[in-house]
Order: sequence, then structure tokens, then C-alpha cells
Amino acid sequence: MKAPPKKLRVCFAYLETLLSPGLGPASDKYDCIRLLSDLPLGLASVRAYCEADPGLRSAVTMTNRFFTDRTPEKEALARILAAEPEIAAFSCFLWNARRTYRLCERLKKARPSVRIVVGGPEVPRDPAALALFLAERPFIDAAVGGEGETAFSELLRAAARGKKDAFGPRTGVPLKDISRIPSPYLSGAVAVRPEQVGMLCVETSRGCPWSCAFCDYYAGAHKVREYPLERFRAELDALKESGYRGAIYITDATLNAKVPRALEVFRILQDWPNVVHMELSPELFKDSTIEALGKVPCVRIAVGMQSTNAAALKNMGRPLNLARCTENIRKLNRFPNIRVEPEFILGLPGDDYASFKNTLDWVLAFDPVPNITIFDLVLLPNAPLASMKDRFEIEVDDEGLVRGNLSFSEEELTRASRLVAAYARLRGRRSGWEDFVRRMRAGKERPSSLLEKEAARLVEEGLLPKTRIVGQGGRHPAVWKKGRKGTPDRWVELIPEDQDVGSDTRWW
Ligand code: B12
Repeated sequence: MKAPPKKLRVCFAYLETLLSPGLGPASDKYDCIRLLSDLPLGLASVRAYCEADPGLRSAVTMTNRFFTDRTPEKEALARILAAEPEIAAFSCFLWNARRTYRLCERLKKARPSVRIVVGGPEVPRDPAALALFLAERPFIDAAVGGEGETAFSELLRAAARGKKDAFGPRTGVPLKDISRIPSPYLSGAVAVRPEQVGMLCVETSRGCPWSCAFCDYYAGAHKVREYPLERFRAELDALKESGYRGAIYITDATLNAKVPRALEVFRILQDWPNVVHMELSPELFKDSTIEALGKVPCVRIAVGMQSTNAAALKNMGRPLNLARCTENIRKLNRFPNIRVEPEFILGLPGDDYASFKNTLDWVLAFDPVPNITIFDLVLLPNAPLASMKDRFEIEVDDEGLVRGNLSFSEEELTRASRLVAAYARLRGRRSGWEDFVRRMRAGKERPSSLLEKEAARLVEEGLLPKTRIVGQGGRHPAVWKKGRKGTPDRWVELIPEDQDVGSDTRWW
């Protein structure tokens, strides 16, 4: 009898930042411990797309490997090798890229015949940068910049045919018709854990109509391509039926840009009993979309304000109608099922210490004060801002963290970072926070000046360093610092004075 043809073995691997078996202390402000699937959505979609191709399905076997930052490298390596892959494919984000490359190098050393492929937002899309990326990492055989579905399926087809040129640099061409990508949750491309704390990413569209310089959403694709909504509905139904109790994170960039579509999505979400996170534009809300969200059981909205300073936002190519944002956030705040979480970026060119204080005053004036997230500006490899470094006199450390620019000096950024840390510290302590809110409401001083005083006190007492405090946005994997007994965990990691911010670990 003739032996069946040998199948090509592919192992998809992902190194996650946080995942706590105990769940409690490691949860982040999203109430998530990150992923409850064994691949991130991007890699999962790549796998689902390849599996949907009958030719590839019969020629390739696929396995997933998911590791956290608690998995020792040796163990990760052993688990990948146990799959006996001929091709190992990794997904690279700013939070795992360094560790991933290190693992790739070890894998190549341990089994030189394994072909290593990387993709994800950390892989450059510019052809010259992509070539350099590969030249600097000889242990990587192929790198895919941009969307991976078509590029990786072509690579697999070529590899299955034994073609020598299957590997090397590739730039992913975005699929025009994304409905051809099966849902990885429905196709079985990923396994899902049912836990209550954690999340799954789902998408109803790809692309972002805006083009803000600091961002790299959907590999810089601006044309919005939509999935049929039956796919989304079926995903939610299947998750509910499976007993999944975690959150979903809708990865769409600006879902509320198109009102009729947003209304349909929100209508589907009315039957979703768990938490749903979304990134929505505060100024694009209409009364109809706000009302529809009011009927969704448990909504968390990250509103990417970034700054309230029009000059900084203009530099970034981002529109701002502050009055409309204020009005819409107030309206959303009236619904008990909706939690609005404004997000800002510290270090934008055009901003400075004074304007950052204005931004804080604006957001602290909401009643109740929403949960605020302040990301440190990072130059992402594929974001337009990376090519505007000279124009804005941006200084970065070797990991892309912005340390200063033409308007925001390093010294001012350091001072501003103390305000962020003071806020985070206050917010984490119920009685301290209530007292702070009372003082704010007394109205004698600007909220940001009260924060300044709090920061000064903390520095004096040795509870805050004088150096820059890096909060969210860094590349290092998280080192979770448990709060002292009786105090909650800090979500801004404090850098001891004698350590250089550029070389220390940060919490995302
Ligand atoms: C969900 C999400 C998160 C989640 C975690 C995600 C997770 N673990 O899966 C949370 C909320 C925790 C998070 C946090 C942050 N995030 Co985030 N996040 C996203 C978001 C919205 C969706 C990711 C996603 O699932 N996309 C959908 C899939 C289909 O796209 P994809 O992942 O890019 O995958 C495609 C390609 O990249 C490629 N591909 C990916 N992997 C591979 C592998 C191979 C082998 C191949 C061939 C191809 C390939 O093919 C895929 C399909 O086409 C993206 C923005 C976006 N819409 O993409 C930002 C994004 C990934 N985040 C980003 C950033 C910067 C952050 C933060 C620093 C702050 C912020 N919001 O800006 C923090 C830092 C986190 C940390 N240090 O730990 C950047 C990352 C840039 C980078 N170079 O890594 C993005 C791109 C947004 C942006 N601002 O530009 N994030």
C-alpha cells in the first residue's frame, strides 16, 4: 500500500505578556488577563484562512503554542520542538518582540532545519527596513509585514511544493474581501478557555478612516472593509453556547464612524451578557448610537482622546471637537451599564507640561471621574510618526520610548510623569481618592495643581522617584509589582531613582 503523502508541520506560536493563574493580581485596567484563546486574533485569522484552503488543508498540519511571560524559555522551546515543526510562525508586538526573537534564535540553534517565520505589527512594512530587519536576524527565514492571510498562505503553498524561494521578506497585501477569512472561533483554529476574567479579540471590520501619526492600527490600512455581521453574531452565539464568561474586545478602530453599521453592531451586542470593550470616537457619537449602547448589558469604552490640545492633535493629523467630546461623554456617563475610559498620550509633539495639565483638568472635571489611561508615547516601527522624528525633534531611547521633543522637554516630561503616577496612586486607594475628589470639588484649586501637590508630597516622602516614571506603552514584558499589604496593586510601575528608565522594566 502506498504511504499517504507526508504533511508539512506548522506550529503557530505566541508569547503573551500577562496571564495569571490566580487571575486577581495580574488583571489590568480592562479587567482582563489578556487572551483566553491560545493564539492572538491576527495569527488565529492567518491559520483559519490557510485551513480554509482545501489544498493547504490536505498538505499541512497545524498546532498552536501559547506562552506567558511566566513560561521559562527552555520550556517554551521544548513545547515548540515537541510539535516537530518544519515551520514555526510567531506573532510580534511591541510587548513580546524581544522575547520572541530570542526564542526564535534558540529554536534555530536547537533545530536548524526549522524554518522560522515572523509577522505582526513589529515587522517593518517598508521594503528596505524589512530587508534590514531580516539581515539583522539571520535566524529568521521569512518576515511578513502587514496583513498575513494571503502572504502566509502563499508561503505555505510554496513551501509545501518544496520551492526554494518560499522564504524571505514578504509584504502582506490586504485582502479586499475579508469575508473570505473564516472566524477562528467558529472554525476551531483556536481553543478558548471559558474563564470569567480575560478576553477574546473579535473584529467586525478592518481599517481605520483616520490616519493619526502615532498609530499603526490595522497595519496602516485606512479603507474600512467590513465582515458580514452574521459572522459576528455567530461568533457571539457560539461563545455564549460554549459557556464562555470572559470579555470580548472589539478590535475595530472607530466602530461608531458609520452610524447605521454601529447601530447594527450594538443591537447584536444587546444579547451579549458579558463585558464588551470597544474603542470608540467620542466626537462621532450620535444620540441614536448612545441610546443603542445604553441597551448593551456591560460596556467599556476606551475613548482615545490623546490630548485636549488642538495644536498637538493637529501635528498628529487628528481632528478634535472638544465641546462635542465633552457633551457625548456626559451623555454616556448617564448610563450605569456604560463605563467610559478616556485615554491620553503623554509626550505628543505640540504638547507641553502646561497643556498636559489642561488635559488633566478637563478629564478630572467629569463627575464621576472616569478611569483614565495615560500611555507614554512610543515610536512604533510602522507608524507615520517614526518618519517625522526630525521634524518634531523627537528623542527616543533604544526601544522607541519618547524622552522629549521640540515642545515637551525631557525635564517637563519627567514632571508630567509624576502627575500620572500620583493620579494612579491616588486612584488605587479608595479613601485617598475620595478625599482627593472632595478637595477637587471644593473648587479652590485646579485639579492638576492638586495632583502636583500630591506628587511633590510623594517625592518628599520617598514614595515617588525624581526620575521619569514610565507607565503604559513600553516594550518590556510586565513585571507585576504587588501592592504592599492592604493596598491594591499599582498599575504604574515606579522606577527607582538609580535606574535608567531606558533599561528598566515597565508595566505595559
Ligand atoms: C486588542 C489590542 C490590545 C490588547 C491586547 C492584544 C492581544 N494580546 O492580543 C490590549 C488592550 C491589552 C492592548 C494594549 C496595548 N496596545 Co494594543 N492593540 C490591540 C488591537 C486593538 C487589536 C489587535 C488585533 O487583534 N488586531 C486584529 C488582527 C487581525 O490584526 P493583527 O494582530 O495586526 O494581525 C495581522 C497582521 O499583523 C499579521 N500578523 C500578525 N501576526 C502574524 C504572524 C505571522 C507569522 C504572520 C505571517 C502574520 C501575522 O496578520 C494578521 C492578520 O492580517 C491593535 C490595533 C489593531 N486593530 O490591530 C492594537 C495594537 C496591537 N496595540 C498597540 C499598542 C501600542 C498597545 C499599547 C502600548 C497601548 C496602545 N493602546 O497603543 C498597549 C500595550 C500592551 C503591552 N505592553 O502589553 C499597537 C502595537 C504596535 C506594535 N508595533 O506592536 C497596535 C497595532 C495599535 C496601535 N496603537 O497602533 N492592545
